[in-house]
Amino acid sequence: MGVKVGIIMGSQSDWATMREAAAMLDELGVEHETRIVSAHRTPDRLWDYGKTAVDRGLQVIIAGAGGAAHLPGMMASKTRVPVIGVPVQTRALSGVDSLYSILQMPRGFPVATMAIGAAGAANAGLMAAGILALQDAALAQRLDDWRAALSASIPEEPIDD
Ligand code: RP5
Repeated sequence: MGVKVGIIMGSQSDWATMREAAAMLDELGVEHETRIVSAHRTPDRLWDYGKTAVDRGLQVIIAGAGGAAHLPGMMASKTRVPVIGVPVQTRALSGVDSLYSILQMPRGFPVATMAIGAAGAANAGLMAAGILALQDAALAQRLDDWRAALSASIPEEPIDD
């Protein structure tokens, strides 16, 4: 079997955000692939990616897009592989356009929608790792360790800066 996580994005310009998902997966030792797949500019590529996702062994797809962000929802329409959507922050509408485009899916075709921007992309990596960890004890341990380290890094009292 090949990689289990696909990170797709609508444009090269989304990579600055989506690399946060890739970095998180790298940190947790989860192999992944990255592709530019645009719902509007490369619809055939989107179709092929969704159509072959199950057979290629993908178990989670992280999809980031901005503006009229149709990529995550269209991918969810094409494959039963769970899709985690990342709304990329936009200049015109601060990413609220992306958020609503990804979030408001019709009944039957869900997208697990993250927060707008870099935090959402990082959380998408964590969410994907959590899904894979259900069947992977070593990854589950790495994720538990990561979470414990984050908690341990938070001071109990604020300091003057
Ligand atoms: C969307 O349009 C992409 O996901 C990107 O967030 C946005 C702008 O794309 P570019 O014009 O920067 O290529 O499809």
